[in-house]
Amino acid sequence: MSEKTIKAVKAKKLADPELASIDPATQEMIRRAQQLGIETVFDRAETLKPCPIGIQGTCCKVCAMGPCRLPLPIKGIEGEDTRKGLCGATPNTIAARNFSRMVAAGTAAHSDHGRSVAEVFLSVARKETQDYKIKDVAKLLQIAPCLGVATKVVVDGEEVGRDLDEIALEVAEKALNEWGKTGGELLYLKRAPAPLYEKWKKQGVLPRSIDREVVEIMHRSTMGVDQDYKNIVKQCTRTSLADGWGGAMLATDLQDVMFGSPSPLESEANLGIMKEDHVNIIVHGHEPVLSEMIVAAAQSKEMIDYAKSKGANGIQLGGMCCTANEILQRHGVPPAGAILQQELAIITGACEAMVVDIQCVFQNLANVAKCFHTKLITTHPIARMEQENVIHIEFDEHHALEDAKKIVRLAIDNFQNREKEVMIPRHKATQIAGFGVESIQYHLGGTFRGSYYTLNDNIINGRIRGVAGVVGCNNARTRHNEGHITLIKELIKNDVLVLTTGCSAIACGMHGLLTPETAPVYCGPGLAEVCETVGIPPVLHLGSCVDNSRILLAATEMVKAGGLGKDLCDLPVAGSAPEWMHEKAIAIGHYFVSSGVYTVFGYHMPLEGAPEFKDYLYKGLEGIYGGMWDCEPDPIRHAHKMIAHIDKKRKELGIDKARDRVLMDMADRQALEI
Ligand code: MSK
Repeated sequence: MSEKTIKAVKAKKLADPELASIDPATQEMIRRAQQLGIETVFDRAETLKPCPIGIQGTCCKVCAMGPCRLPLPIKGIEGEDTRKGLCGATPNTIAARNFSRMVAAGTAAHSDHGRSVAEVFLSVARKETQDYKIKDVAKLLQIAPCLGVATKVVVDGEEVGRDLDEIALEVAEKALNEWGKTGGELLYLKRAPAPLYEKWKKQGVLPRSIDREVVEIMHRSTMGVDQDYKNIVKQCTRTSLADGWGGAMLATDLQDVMFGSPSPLESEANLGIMKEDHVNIIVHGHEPVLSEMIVAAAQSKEMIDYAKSKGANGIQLGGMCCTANEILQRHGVPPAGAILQQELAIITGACEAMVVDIQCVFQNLANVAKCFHTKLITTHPIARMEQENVIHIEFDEHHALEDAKKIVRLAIDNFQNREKEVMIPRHKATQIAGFGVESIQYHLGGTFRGSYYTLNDNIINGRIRGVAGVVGCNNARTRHNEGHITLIKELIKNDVLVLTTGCSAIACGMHGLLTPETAPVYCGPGLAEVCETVGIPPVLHLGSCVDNSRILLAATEMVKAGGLGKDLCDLPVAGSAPEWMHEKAIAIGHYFVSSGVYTVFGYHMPLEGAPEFKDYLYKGLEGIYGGMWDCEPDPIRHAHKMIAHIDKKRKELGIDKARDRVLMDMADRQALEI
């Protein structure tokens, strides 16, 4: 960077590192970036303010007569709300259209990721690639019937197991068909509790195919089509269900079958996992198809020897964003950080290569990489960057390991090119990650009982007050990690067990909340007792963004275990995304709401300009699906809104009063009145 540019950057208003983040490693790297005159997202958040009308949700850009901007009338002016766009679109219509397009984009992102995974799975089933295998046969056999694939055949009058290759091929074909089939409904919807499925059916919101629902939102929200916000929300429901109970759930399942279902393991988190004397490779994005192969390449003797021949002591692989969660939960590879730390990993001066695929990748990485020796490598045909210093190595599942080795070799060759002083923050924390539906069952139910027995029992007896899913991004408009950590500490203090995914899970890892030792320090007495007895952390890391489907299935298992109602909306549970920013978060939030879960977002929701529409999302939907949206920027108040909802559900279930411990079997629990 030239002297002139450095002066220009320095003349701008810069972020105060301590106000920007609660994490000391992040603060250190923001300071270093500012000393070097390198701009990061934290500084840009100071200089670039959000559009005051867009933030209210009432800026309409769907035709060239606009943008029509309809902010709320200035306070004090009374009378009828006469705001309308050139075509007459009301604030409700505009805000609902904008909201629906976020649902469509979020669904498209998760589901296109899922489609790529399904395509690789088909290659594996057809034996067109040797680099990937089916690692989890039990999971394959578990999901096959959900896709209508038989796992047994009758031979000579006897039922025998069907050939695994045949099952895999049929699963792959049936799964891929979910994206574009022309009739019927998504096959996974029947995995939901029966009353919920019936509710969706009655409302006419059963998704037909994943792609179709996304296309229909884009059609309905274009100029002059759907002009009834309630009808638009109906399509939001249908589309988001195609995400949560479709594309995202299929992505999780097929990844588990190919790469192995996670089970709890120990690792570390934060920028301090990078090592000065190692070749540091950061893999960033979302699809584990690439990162699985990078892990295999980086751990190979051939590559480690090659790194040593170049003067390094080894190869340190680190993850960023949800790729981090994918390789953490299956291999224990430590996350170097979450979304807001991607630029900072390069600013350490020790990042030989940052390898990115899809989603949540800042374009400014290329500008930061230019100031260091770091090779920035894009790998996906749909996600390239315009800057000249970016290298594109297209990744192909048919020669996946070869591509991965090429990338790792490039990083190793770059080790000797470090120009600036290396400055890796020392901060990192130990974490236990890799929980899933099956491992929760093992820890809080046991394979012997084969259900969520212990979890339900402890909710009924009050040791555990309820369960919260806390998920989602960081947002540079809020203090990095403060929302996640303050909220989660308040929840566990009040005996609420937390399930977490995405960047929220990385935040928890960085701040030491993912160890069993957390329980006696931060939890209320009931939750602490349960965690100490079974040896789990009070905050369970369930994976990446697409793995929110694990939370849906875990909640479904709670219904099946009995005693807590017949539907997801009966459970004492709540959802949250305290620092959300991505459109994917809106799709996730809406499928949780449509599945019956009270879901609170932090920061703000782009709804303030359309109070009626907002009211419908925050109150009206409860009467239809049992779940509703809410928003609360203050993390303590946010936690207490969730706790109040959990308490309301406990009261409805009749488990709000302390009672003597009664040993119940499943039939007793199912007979409990709700
Ligand atoms: S990476 S979508 S910032 S959670 Fe899945 Fe994090 Fe949000 Fe991206």
